[in-house]
Amino acid sequence: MTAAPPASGELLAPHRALGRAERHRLRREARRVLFGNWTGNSTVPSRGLYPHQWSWDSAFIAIGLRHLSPVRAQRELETLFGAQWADGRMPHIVFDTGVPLDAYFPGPDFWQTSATAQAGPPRGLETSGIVQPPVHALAAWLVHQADPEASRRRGFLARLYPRLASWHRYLADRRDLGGHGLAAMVHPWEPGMDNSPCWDGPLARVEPVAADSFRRADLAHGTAADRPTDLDYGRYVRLAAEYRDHGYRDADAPHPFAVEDPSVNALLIVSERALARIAAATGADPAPHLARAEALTDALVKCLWNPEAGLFLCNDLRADAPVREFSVAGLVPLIVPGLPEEVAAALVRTAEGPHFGLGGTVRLAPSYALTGHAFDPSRYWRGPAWFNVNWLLERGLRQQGETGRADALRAEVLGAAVDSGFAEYLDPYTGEARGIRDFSWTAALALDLLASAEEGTTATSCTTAIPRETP
Ligand code: 9WN
Repeated sequence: MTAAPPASGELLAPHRALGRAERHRLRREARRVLFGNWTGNSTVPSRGLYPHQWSWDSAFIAIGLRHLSPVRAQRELETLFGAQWADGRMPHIVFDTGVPLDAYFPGPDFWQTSATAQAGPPRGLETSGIVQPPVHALAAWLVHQADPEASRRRGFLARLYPRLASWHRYLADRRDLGGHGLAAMVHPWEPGMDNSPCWDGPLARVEPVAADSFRRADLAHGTAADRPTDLDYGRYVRLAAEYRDHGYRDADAPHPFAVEDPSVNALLIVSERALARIAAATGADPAPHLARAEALTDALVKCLWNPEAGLFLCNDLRADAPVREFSVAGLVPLIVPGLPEEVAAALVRTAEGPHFGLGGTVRLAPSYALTGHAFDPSRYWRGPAWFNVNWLLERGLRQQGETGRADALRAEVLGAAVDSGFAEYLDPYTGEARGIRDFSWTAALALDLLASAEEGTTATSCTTAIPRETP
């Protein structure tokens, strides 16, 4: 479905900066969401739809939580890394075994990771077998900076460093499926943008399992028109079951779906750079991490940059061809330091041009091009604006020296977060809330942007004006 902008393409008035009372309300409400979704050792993305711990959610959540309780933010990441597999992989879900099996599909009874995987999760833990984007080293560094003293006292970085390094090694050693020096994703749930039109082509080759062979739990919480279809789910289930039936061994699994995604690899680069800082802070050698970040940056530009599009494109390894869909994933490399100047300048132009409309026809950047044939302002990752992606774009614009544009986007994100009741995602044109409310990363990342706005500094800085609580 292609929707026209509601006001026939008129430019929207920019969101004004939040006043004192609104900032106070945002802080109070974000704290309510994050503390309400805290389960004792980690945070669920939402109490109803997502009642377990998710990998990249936890990284984003920790980035916001550090402003309320740096120690709780450390625990968020420590709990997640407690479920790391022996082969270094970070599973995309760590299940809370106290939650009923039918509360989320696919649950631990589907993944069977403790029973089937040789290199599986630590004893006694149930996880999924696929991964999500590597935001964790970035999150760990930002969490450390929020209270370096408490971090050192608890040995936070020293304990996390080898785990983060082995997670990155897993991606380098087992997931460079194309041999290009980039990490490949083997399921649409892995890049985190599950239902992106980028996956329509690669997924079309996957035979779906019968719709009556599984029972979705998501439709009890979300509108069917906003969620992936049963046909999509049939394919998701087929891919996950095949991986499971190969013991989650990347060398043996056929991986009929294998894509190189620019957002995942940009996050890996930024995390590898954070790992260099973590290495230096713990007395290890930062040089290999910096060298790896540079090699990844070269590979990203060489393999995924498309100068005609002015955008990074995903690469379909099974078709050996770029995916000709314009996803916001292609703008996320704005966060990468040291991009060639013409690439960074083209990305900013594309962000503000007709495909993404930033600073013009939309409130927040859509997940998929407004001009795309599959654009839908409501359906999961096929058009709606997501807060984590817009937080990354804000950071990316700042990284590229686009301070004014970053400030404007930050004001939009803060306004939208509070107006929408911390929605999971939004209609990019109207800012209308979609999906569930009280979504953890929306609250967390709004807090992070509020802290940086109040300091008048960049989001990389971490001292905070927000009063903290001890966990
Ligand atoms: C599957 C938890 C996760 C996010 C993903 C988002 C959605 C799950 C689902 O929710 O995915 O992992 O059931 O749809 O797409 O980015 O991490 O918030």
